[in-house]
Amino acid sequence: MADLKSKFLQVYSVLKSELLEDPAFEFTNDSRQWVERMMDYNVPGGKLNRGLSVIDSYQLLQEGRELTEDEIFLASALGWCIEWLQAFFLVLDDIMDGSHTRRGQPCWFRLPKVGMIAVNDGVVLRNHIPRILRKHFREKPYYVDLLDLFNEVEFQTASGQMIDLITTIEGEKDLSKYSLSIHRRIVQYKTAYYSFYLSVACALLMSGEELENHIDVKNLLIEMGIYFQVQDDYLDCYGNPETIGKIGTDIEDFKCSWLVVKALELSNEEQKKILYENYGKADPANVATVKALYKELDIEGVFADYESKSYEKLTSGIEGHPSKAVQAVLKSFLGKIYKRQK
Ligand code: GPP
Ligand code: MG
Ligand code: MG
Ligand code: MG
Repeated sequence: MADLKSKFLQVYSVLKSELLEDPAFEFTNDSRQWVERMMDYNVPGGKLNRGLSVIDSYQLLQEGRELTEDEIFLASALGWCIEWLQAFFLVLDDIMDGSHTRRGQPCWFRLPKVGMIAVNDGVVLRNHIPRILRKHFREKPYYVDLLDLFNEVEFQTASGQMIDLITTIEGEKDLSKYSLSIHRRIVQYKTAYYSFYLSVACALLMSGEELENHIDVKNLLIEMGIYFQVQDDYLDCYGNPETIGKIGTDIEDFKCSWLVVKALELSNEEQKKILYENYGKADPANVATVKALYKELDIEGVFADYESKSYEKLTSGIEGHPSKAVQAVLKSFLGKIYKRQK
């Protein structure tokens, strides 16, 4: 695995060099340096789970056959396309959420020299993806399907992000509209498609499969993605910022987080009033009041229960799948995220 990760990181250097020599643009030294620094700051510094999962899944789908160097390179390049997509989303998400840190460093837009140039940097990162795909996959029979897949998943994510944002519009803040079904819709679109389905879909296309024949796999991955974002909501409040590399902002931002949905479900009228008066305010005193109410309602315990039930449900769903290779892919995903601390 360590070997695979170091190979994966080598592919980053190759792709980066190619992008910095893209003949479609006449780079000056300044512009080349900007893009290089921007990529290094935003693309490779995460857990790389999404990217590594493409190689992992592709390997499992080959049922033990050893991969050629060329296959490892291509699966890695697709993995990096997902990491690039993630970098694009995060650069913009941090602006929209008013976040401060990401992956243990200031958010890119917080750097004094960067500011709102980060918006365009996000657009540049997004445009790197079709450049990589064109260079390495143009001759493949599944090239059009790959482009189509990335476009569709990006559309779904942006739509999820939109509903995440419009529920928090200033002047229309109304906790009574928050429910588990709205939460589910938001996280399914903003997180599950690009974080879970996309890696496996890339591996399936590389294996010569048609995606429409794998709707059952897709559905299982979407369920896993929803569970993953519930964990993200939990860690926003209870994670150690040193470990997760970011400081939570969901309470301040009036987000439709799983935690507030559960708190609303469990609150009596008096507790609801406290939530209504304190949720979605930047003042640390209001945030502390919300957190104290979560404690009173034992939201941590409710989450622990949700976590173990989800694990059981996902496991039995996976075991119901007819293909052992697909089961292995899905179990490997679940194993990576169950009880994650970051
Ligand atoms: C995660 O939400 C969702 C995204 C990063 C998708 C963003 C999509 C765009 C089109 C920009 P989050 O805000 O809970 O993530 P985090 O906790 O990492 O900030
Ligand atoms: Mg965010
Ligand atoms: Mg967000
Ligand atoms: Mg979050």
